Amino acid sequence: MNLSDKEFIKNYQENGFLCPIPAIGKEMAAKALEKIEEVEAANGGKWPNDFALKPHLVYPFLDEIIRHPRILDAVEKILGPDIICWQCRFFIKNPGDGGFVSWHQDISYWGIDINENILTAWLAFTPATKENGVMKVVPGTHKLKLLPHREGAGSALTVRGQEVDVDVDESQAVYMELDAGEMSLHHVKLFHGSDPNESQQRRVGLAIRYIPTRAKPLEGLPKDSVSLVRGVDNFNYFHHEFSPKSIMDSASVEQHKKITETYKIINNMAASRLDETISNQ
Ligand SMILES: O=C(O)CCC(=O)C(=O)O
Repeated sequence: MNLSDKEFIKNYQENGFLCPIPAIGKEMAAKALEKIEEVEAANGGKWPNDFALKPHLVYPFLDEIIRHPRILDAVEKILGPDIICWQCRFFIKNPGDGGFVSWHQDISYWGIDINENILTAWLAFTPATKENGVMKVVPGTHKLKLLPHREGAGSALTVRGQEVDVDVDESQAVYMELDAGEMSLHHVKLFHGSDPNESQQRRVGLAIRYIPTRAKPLEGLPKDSVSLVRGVDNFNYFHHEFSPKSIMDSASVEQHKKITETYKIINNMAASRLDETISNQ
């Protein structure tokens, strides 16, 4: 994808997504994949559940990735210069594991102003193809309001098994195919999901959620925590996280535990207020 900044922004504003975008490159992606697979091997072949959310708080190689200048240069075009990483988590599909993601809009349970300009950078460590269950999107749906979601009906790969409570026209789906080291960007209200991996190759990606520092949390929730990755935070709506000094150093593990416990409370509160949030928009 070779667009001028103006075209890049226009395309994103019109469609609600962009891909493929060069990000960390093939070599860094391969090295990161080796590290991911070492962690999985030490945990019975699976990424550890306890570190499913915000693994960058305990693994320095992921902290480096969420701050990668090429990722942030692209994100800055959309969000502006003051950027925080609010969350990140892996989406891993192994051949034949049946994992899929139902159609949904991301912002439902995040506890942040649903009208803010918030996006996900989905970074591929392996090629992501139609055969191995790449992410699919419906262009333009980011212009819709936040819609009601059913919980539990959808995939086990999302935090609440959520699924948007409308019929989505599959014929409108666009598949965001990526090579290892590339990324896509998608808007927080864009309809997106993914099908099972029908190939013989794994599909490994990291969804990094970036928001501008001005994005306001919903009122009445515990104060959430974020990593400032570029610019300055003049708003202080969030606590600031520190980077891990080494893999799983004790201060980082403690920080991670506290922050993810608080986030689970926020997520549940945001879910219980979803109807109200939707009707107030
Ligand atoms: O990786 C996938 O298949 C889906 C990712 C997703 O739903 C997200 O990034 O919000």
